Amino acid sequence: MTQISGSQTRPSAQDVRGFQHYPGWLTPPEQAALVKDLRALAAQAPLFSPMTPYGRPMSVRMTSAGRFGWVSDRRGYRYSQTHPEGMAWPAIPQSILDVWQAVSGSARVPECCLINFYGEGAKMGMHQDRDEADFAEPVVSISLGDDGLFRIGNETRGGKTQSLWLRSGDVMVMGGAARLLYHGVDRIAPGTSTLLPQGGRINLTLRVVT
Ligand SMILES: O=C(O)CCC(=O)C(=O)O
Ligand SMILES: [Mn+2]
Repeated sequence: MTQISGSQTRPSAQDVRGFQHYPGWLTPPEQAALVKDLRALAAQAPLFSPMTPYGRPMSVRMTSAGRFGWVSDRRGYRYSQTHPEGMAWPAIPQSILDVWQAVSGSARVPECCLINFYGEGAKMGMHQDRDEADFAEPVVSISLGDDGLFRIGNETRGGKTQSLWLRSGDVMVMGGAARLLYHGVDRIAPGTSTLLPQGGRINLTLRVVT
């Protein structure tokens, strides 16, 4: 545990197949402040429903902040310096950069904050995060809102997997030897958090892209 302020402490990491899971890293007021920042951000760069390269819409809605955003369409998955509607991505809020600073162990600054919104029934298939240039840099994930059932696999598709619930305020560092493990979100559990009045789950992933 590390000190926040007064008598509050940060949780220690729990190792799950090499991913470092910090349950309840963010306090409820910190989570509420993040949501406020994200609302301002989504007003500038609206959530959109990406198409997979196979022509099917993803169930997760997305937007990004930072120099790069992650997009997907018939041309494939990639990082782009512009939103699909043409504008540059807004800057990554300081509240989010603070989390990277605290847990990433990286000397670099994240260049992308991908914002995923999971409404009821949304999920994310098993995948690797491998569109970044340097796999020595971790991906740091922050969960807000309803619980999400997160599954961690192996460096190749298939094989045994391990699942855990990611709850509002949890932080996960996907780095080191585990950087290229397959992972995905099987489902969210509606009504498990009161953070977002309309329900749903937000996941933020911070990435060094270049
Ligand atoms: O929603 C999550 O917890 C994971 C998201 C993810 O893996 C991604 O955006 O690449
Ligand atoms: Mn991922």
